[in-house]
Amino acid sequence: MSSPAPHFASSPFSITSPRRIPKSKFTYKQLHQLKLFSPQTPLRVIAHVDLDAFYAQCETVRLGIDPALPLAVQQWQGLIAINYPARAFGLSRHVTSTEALKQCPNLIMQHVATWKEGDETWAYHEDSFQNMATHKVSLDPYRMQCRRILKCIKESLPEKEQRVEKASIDEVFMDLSAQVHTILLERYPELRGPAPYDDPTERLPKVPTTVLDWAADALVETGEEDGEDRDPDWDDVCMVIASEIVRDVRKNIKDELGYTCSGGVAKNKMLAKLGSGYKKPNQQTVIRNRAIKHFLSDMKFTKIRMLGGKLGDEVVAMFGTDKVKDLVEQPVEQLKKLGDDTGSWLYNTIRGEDHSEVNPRTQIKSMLSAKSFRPTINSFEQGVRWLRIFVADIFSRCVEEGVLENKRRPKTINLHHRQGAQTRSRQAPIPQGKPLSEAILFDLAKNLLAQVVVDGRAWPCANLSLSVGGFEDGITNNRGIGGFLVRGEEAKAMMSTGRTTSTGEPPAKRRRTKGNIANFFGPKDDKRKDFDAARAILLKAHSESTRDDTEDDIGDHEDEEDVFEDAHDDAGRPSTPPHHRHSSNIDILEPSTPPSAQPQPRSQSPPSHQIIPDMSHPRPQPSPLQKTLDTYFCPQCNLHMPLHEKAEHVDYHFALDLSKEIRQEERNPPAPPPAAQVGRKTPSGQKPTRGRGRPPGSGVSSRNSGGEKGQAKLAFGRQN
Ligand code: DCP
Ligand code: CA
Repeated sequence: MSSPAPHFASSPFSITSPRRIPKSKFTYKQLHQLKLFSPQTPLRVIAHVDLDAFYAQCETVRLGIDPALPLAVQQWQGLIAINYPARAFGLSRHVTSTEALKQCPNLIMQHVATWKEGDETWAYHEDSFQNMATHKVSLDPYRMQCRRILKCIKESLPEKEQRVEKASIDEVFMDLSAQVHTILLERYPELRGPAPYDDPTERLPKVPTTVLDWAADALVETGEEDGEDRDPDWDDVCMVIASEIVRDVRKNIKDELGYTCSGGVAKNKMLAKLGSGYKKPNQQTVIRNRAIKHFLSDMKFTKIRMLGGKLGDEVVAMFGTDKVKDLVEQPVEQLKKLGDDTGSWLYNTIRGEDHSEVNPRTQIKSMLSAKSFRPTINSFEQGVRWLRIFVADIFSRCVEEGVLENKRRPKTINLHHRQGAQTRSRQAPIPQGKPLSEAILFDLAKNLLAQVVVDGRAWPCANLSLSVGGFEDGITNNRGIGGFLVRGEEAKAMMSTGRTTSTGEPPAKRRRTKGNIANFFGPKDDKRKDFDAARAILLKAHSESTRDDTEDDIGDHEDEEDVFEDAHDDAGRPSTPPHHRHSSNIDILEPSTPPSAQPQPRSQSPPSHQIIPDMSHPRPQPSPLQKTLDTYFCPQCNLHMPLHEKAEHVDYHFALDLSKEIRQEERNPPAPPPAAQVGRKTPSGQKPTRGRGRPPGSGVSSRNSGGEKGQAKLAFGRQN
């Protein structure tokens, strides 16, 4: 469709009356910038699409329920999503399932899918709401629908002119600028240029119409009489076109997948998001540039993206208001009391300015699976059962990311463990040299938990979370390098350097001689089983690493050392990228603030409590000479490690040895120890006793065979 020939085109630069020719306020340069997705052009058009009562719609569609019936999604005793028919009964996320039924007796309540302790996959269990202690929420069904919706949106837009950003599980931003530019030039050929005098700062011709067709869109008011239609300019035309596109996208989502959503169209992300929430459900709202000031003035700034959380609260506390119209009175210097960057950002934001880009990267950088335990859990065995669920959960998502085809794979695995106020983390690299499997992840996860347990004070545990991170594109045909990686990184996986943080207490030291050896002597009988199980996992990992070492004939000693250093550095000192995408699967025990509402103005990142540092950028390696000097080789484990870990590592063996003594003692009551053993007080610095070159598969069993030097020391003088 094309407009009538513009009346100015014949002589826009007439000598007699150049100033009388009406022009647009926008320039050819700004029009060109539209094609390039420039955040600077005032013609920019961004859309935001938000699914209506998302989880509730997922259940309605899945179960084939009439969408006019009231339905809520339940998680334990609470409601986390309520459809619009149910909202008509005054239901909100704050009511319990019991209260909800009183308010709306016909309410259909569907509990979220859960992983049942010990199960290998999630399912919809009828009794899950009663089993918070043994079930874990699975958001997989909703994640799956989210992917289908995203795919549908992308297929609705021209491949080369789309920029789509997944903003949360049910929200998407689209930068429609380039597509709108193409349609604009098709409909209005007079805009094709070139600019008069080839000067891009020349203004565009005027819009050849005074009436724009906004179809069924909600238009936010301009606050002026006749402001609706007066002098439409090209920014309004761009909005009309964008709005048509969004209407098509929404229709495709409804027709193909059955979901309704709401849309917002404006010149930037912040306004587009406010637009999609303005009229719900199943509507779309356009915020024209001429309406921004009026639209924002009556608004609470706590509704603005990134001001919904702590930052918003801080601003309210500092300035004693939550209204945009009061805050715009504040000079920028006052706002900078919040910090220079935050102050400037806030100053612009409340004026409707936001130049942040739509970031089309939709690839996940990390994945998290977590559970808060109420009641707490108290044994290694219980912890491992949960780890199995976390791993199954994470691995199934890894498969969707293409790990089986080696398209993408994570580099690191992380375990966070909370006991009282203390949080401990253990991290290990994921071996890159062989296909990733659930079993590999499970073994790594168990090792990490075993490390926490062997450290002591692991129980009662209130929260466990497992995450994998540093996703990278897979490399194929790197068998040689892979061989080295397996050994180096598995070594690291067993002996990874943990981080401990706590609130109120200084970080606990790992395996410091006295405390930990005391732990090995100390545990009561019921605890000893737990320690033995954890220790067995670590010993098994040692043994398997050694087997890999001897069975794999690729590479030599020096290469292994290189990779080990790399792996250590990478895992131990991660860098945090500014933009980070993280996919989590946390049990939300109480409704929490959705990710999009978190205050992160500077980095535009997701909420910090979900951020796992990106381990994808290895730090520069020290020189090979440096490595030779700074590493310690443990002949018992056949492992290299940083020199500073030596004392700790030797202590670790000492603790292991002592625990074996205890067991041996239990089986065979000891004769008095020989004098040489009595004098052994401080193990650190002692030369380890095991030699290298054990046969493949040696490990726990070979250590227990009587002929070994270390074992002989532990026999307390028994001469069998
Ligand atoms: N969600 C949750 N807990 C919260 C907030 C949200 O589990 N505290 C889940 C359930 C929601 C989904 O995230 O269905 C999307 O969150 P929204 O805030 O977008 O809410 P809805 O999509 O349910 O409703 P609306 O139509 O208002 O967008
Ligand atoms: Ca929503």
